[in-house]
Order: sequence, then C-alpha cells, then structure tokens
Amino acid sequence: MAGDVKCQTARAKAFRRAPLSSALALAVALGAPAAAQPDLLCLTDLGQVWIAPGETNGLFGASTLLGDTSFAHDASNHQQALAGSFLPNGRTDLAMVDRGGQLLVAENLGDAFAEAVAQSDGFDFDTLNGDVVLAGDVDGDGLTDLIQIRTSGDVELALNRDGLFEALRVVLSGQAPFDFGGGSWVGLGDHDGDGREDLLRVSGPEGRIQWWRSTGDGFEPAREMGPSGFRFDLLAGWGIRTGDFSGNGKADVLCLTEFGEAWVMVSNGAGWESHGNWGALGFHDAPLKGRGWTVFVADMDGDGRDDLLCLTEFGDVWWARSTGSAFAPPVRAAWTGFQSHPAGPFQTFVGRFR
Ligand SMILES: [Ca+2]
Ligand SMILES: [Ca+2]
Ligand SMILES: [Ca+2]
Ligand SMILES: [Ca+2]
Repeated sequence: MAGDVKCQTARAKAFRRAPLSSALALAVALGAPAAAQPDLLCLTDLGQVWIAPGETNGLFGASTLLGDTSFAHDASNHQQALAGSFLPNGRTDLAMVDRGGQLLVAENLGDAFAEAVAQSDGFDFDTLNGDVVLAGDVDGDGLTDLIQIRTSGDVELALNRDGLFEALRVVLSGQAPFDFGGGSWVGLGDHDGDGREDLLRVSGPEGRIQWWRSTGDGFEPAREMGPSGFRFDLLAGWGIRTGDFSGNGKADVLCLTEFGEAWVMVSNGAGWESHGNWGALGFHDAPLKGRGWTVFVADMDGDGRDDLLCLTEFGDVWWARSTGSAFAPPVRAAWTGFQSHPAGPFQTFVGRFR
C-alpha cells in the first residue's frame, strides 16, 4: 500500500511538470465565455483534472491543472469514467460508473467540477464482466444519455431527463452477442442525420456493419450495412470510430488500420455513398500499444466536418483536418503530457470543457 502511494505521488509530481498557462488561468478566473474549439481533458488516478484548451486552427494551449474531482480514474477497480453533456449547462461534464453499479455525475462549473452527485436509482452497471457503457444523445434533446451494452446481446438505455437519469431498461434483446474481445466494435453515431444517435456495430472478418436506428426511446431492429472490409482488433491496432467526416450531417464510419491508414465509409442516410482510403496519417487507435495511442473525433476548426486527433503515448497531439473527402496531412497540435492507456493512470477525453 505504501508503495502504491509513493508511486502515485511520483506520477503526480511528473504530471505537475506540465507548464502552466497563466493566460488561461486568468481567463478561467474571469469567467470567460465557453470557447468554440473542443478541449482535451485528462482525469488522473489522483482525481486531478488537467485541461489542454482548444485554440484556433486546431491547436491547443498549454495543459493546466483545472482542479480536483471527487472521483478518480481507477482502471484497476474497473470503474468507467465518461464525458458528456449530462447536465443542462452547455459544457461537457464528467460521470463515473463505479464497481458497485452506482452512477456519479460531476457538473462542470466552467472553472472547476462540482462534488459528484450519486444518481443510483435503478442502475445496475456491471463493468466487471465486460459490459460497456456508452454515452450519446439517443433522443436528440441535447443531453447525453447512457447505453449499456451487455455481452449477452442485450442493450439497455437510461434516458437523461433535464439532468436526471431514468432507470435503465432493456430496449434490445436477443441480438448477436456483443463480443468486444473477439473483434466486434459497437458505438453510437447519427447515421441518418435525424438528430438522434443510432447504434452501429462492426464485426467479423468481412467487416459486417449493422445499424440500429434510434426511435428516441429505443432502437429499431438491425439493418445490415456491410460488408465493409473494416476490422476492429484491439491487440493488432485496428480501430473504429464514427463521425461526420464528410460534413453532410450524417455519421460516417472510420477504420484506422494497423498501418496508420484512415478508411471512411460515407453515409447517405440509409447506406453508404462511398468507401475509400482518406489518407496514410500514421494515426493509431492502439490503447494497449506502449503507454497507449488514442484517436479522437472532433471538429477542431468549426467547418462542420469532423477531424481526427491522435494522442500518442508520448503525450503529443496531432490534428488531421477533414477536407470532406480526405484527411489533410497531420499537423502537430500540442504536447499535453496526457495519456490514455486503459490500465494506466490517466484517461483523456475531448469535449467543450470551458
Ligand atoms: Ca438525450
Ligand atoms: Ca439517427
Ligand atoms: Ca457524413
Ligand atoms: Ca473540421
């Protein structure tokens, strides 16, 4: 135990070497309005929150300690931290699903996070057995809802009503098992552009894509959208993301290969209008490689097209801007010192944290 404390203190000291941005600290102190560019936020195992503020042209300001939260990133305890608009304040908040099945929500006050509030009524999140919780806006009201994907093939939804979560209820059952370890990716994206995030799965060696369209309080039966040739393989470094890379208001599906190529299937709202290689970026979605490589989707220049950010294991962030039909050569956007290895001391999020 003493060794753990020493180790954590060493990590905290190492992390505090990140340079302080006095301009940002002043802006935060003055209660500056929310910035247009998405920020990066890093939650540590000590409960500290660090922010790298988004600036113009896809760049980030120096990472700064924003403060402490009442919960910490705790990979060894199978707790799961989530970012989203959980409360109606216009900023990205944090939530935590703990190993006891309790949901805790920490409001983003703009210059600090409030004490986490338990919203445990009816929740039964079980992150210990491989179930996964996804955050997204399923009913299109602007507030982030929670979806639990069960390895059994069940999908449960907890809608967010003005900042309070309803009890989880089963909205899909009897689906093919969601086998995360076996090359199956599941996530959210508004495939048809109706404002409600849908459920998408990429699975199998042929890259079969399935689409469960959101009805606002559940999902329609699956529609087959594949095969795509896309692949999800955590160990080999193949990753899947959704985002509106083409800028037509409909979520596309991205496959990052182990060779650092970015392939995109562009959505036309009911299927795919094109499928191709959007660039050899050298980006890796390989959270288990080294100290962890992670790719984030965010519109960094506000042109309506989602871009890619790659956080390397060394804490560097690279930005690849979408042109609508390809990704531009990556530009180094910052050194943050952040990392995002699932078993490491830090977890990093993208969002509007100010
Ligand atoms: Ca919602
Ligand atoms: Ca939709
Ligand atoms: Ca699109
Ligand atoms: Ca963009």
